[in-house]
Amino acid sequence: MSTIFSKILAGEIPCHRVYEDEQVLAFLDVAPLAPGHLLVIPKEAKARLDELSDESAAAIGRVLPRLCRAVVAETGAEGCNVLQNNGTIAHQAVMHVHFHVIPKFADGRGLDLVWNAAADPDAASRAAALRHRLGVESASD
Ligand code: DGP
Repeated sequence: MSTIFSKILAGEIPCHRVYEDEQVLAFLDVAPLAPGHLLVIPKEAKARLDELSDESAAAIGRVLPRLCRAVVAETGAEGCNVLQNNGTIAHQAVMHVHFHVIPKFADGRGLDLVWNAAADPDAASRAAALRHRLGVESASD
């Protein structure tokens, strides 16, 4: 499956590259929510995070903290959001795994987030079912 990010990885489309290693590329988002908004992508061409190999996930995990530090230090932001969308319903537009690193400024620039928290009355059984699905321990607390 080819996406605009495959073309960036192949050098067929230009981007402002910030970081690259054998498994990961980071570059500036063409439509930034704030200056310094980065995209961090695996070289492995998978659409969603749940499809990604452990090796690629680990490679991204290794470099994300360093990229966050660089973005915050360089832009003078107060903090940053790391956002990763999976599926059209979840606002994914480019079907190649990517992490957004979005600096958040005191004046409000950055990710404008509405967090509609709602308590789950079935939290205990849900956690147990998830543990069971993950095979990490017995289904009981
Ligand atoms: P998402 O909604 O999570 O799939 O975000 C996709 C992001 O990719 C969006 O913020 C804009 C960015 N983007 C799309 N096309 C290009 C491109 O050709 N170059 C760069 N640098 N970014 C792109």
